[in-house]
Amino acid sequence: MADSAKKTAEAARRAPPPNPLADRTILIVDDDPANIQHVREGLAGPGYRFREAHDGTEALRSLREARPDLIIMDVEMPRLGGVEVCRIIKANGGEGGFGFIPVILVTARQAAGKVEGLELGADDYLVKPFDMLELSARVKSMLRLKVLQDALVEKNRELDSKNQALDRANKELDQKREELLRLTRVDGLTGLYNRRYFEERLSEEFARSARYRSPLSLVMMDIDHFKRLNDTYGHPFGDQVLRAVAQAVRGRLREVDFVARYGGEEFIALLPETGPKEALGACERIREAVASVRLEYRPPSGDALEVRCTASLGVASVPSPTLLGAEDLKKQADTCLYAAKAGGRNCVRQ
Ligand code: GH3
Ligand code: MG
Ligand code: MG
Ligand code: MG
Ligand code: MG
Repeated sequence: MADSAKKTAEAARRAPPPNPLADRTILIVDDDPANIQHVREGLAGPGYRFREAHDGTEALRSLREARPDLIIMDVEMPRLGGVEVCRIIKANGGEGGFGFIPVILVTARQAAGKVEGLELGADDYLVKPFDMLELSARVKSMLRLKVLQDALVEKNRELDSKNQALDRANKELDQKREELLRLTRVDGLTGLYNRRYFEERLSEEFARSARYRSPLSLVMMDIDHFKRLNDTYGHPFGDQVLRAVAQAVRGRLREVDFVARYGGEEFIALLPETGPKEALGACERIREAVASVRLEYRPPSGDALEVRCTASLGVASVPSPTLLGAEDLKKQADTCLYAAKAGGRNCVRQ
């Protein structure tokens, strides 16, 4: 290590700890410049910064500009007196205001004014002529409070911003949780609900229907000759058909109806508050909607083709004397779907 660097390190080790009270700004307010000078001289030691004001109005202006850490203020001044300025300062503390600024009032008046000044929020009160050593000690004591107060305010601000960050993180987590929940319920290909969630909803809806004896219908639908479609145009095109069919089905049902993709090319729907007659009508509308889907297939060479598809549907409803559980209702709809396939496809059986 070079000699000079050694010396610097040595000096740093021996230097006294930084004085937290130095560099603090003290505003001295007095209509008599000689008094200001007197106070400045008495407090010259620790390295304070000084600001001066010669009346109450100037003091308030200086307060906004210089943000002093302490105010030593004469009570008797023309126009706006020290007590009045003190009242204004203390009424404007807090967030966005001056904050906490200790005020030491100084007066030639005797002890009677002391109580009034302290009641108004002055933090200390000295009667002239005062002992300079006493003022110096009181200033130190007030500044120690101010330093503590500033640290608390800073800590609070840090806590606030940490809390805000936590709030934001929590909100993000909530959103992610919701998104995850949605993903566990939705079929990735079609955007309809998946089979697992359908089963959950089915048992809920079935229980509700049984309790209130309200009608409930269940529809099962299977695309006709889908294997052939896949084999002819390829699996990716088959996926496109599944998406289009899903949209067509969803578009034909009410908001309260619950549609899911049940398997490869099988769809299932729950129609609450819907009896056999209305359910049959809904199925016919779905069948027509699927049959009207037009997809364009672009072969590697040659002209584009228009591709259509059809679907078969089976529907069952409760209340029914033979369908006593959700499984019975599903089995019955499946039997009807089978009958629709056997009956030539592109039709509905009940
Ligand atoms: P049917 O009229 O009797 O229902 O005849 P089908 O050909 O539709 O019946 P099958 O059950 O034999 O064929 C269903 C086909 O659906 C077979 C399978 O490869 C296809 N498949 C299942 N899941 C998907 C999928 O996610 N995407 C595509 N493109 N095809 C699928
Ligand atoms: Mg005066
Ligand atoms: Mg099938
Ligand atoms: Mg089949
Ligand atoms: Mg099929």
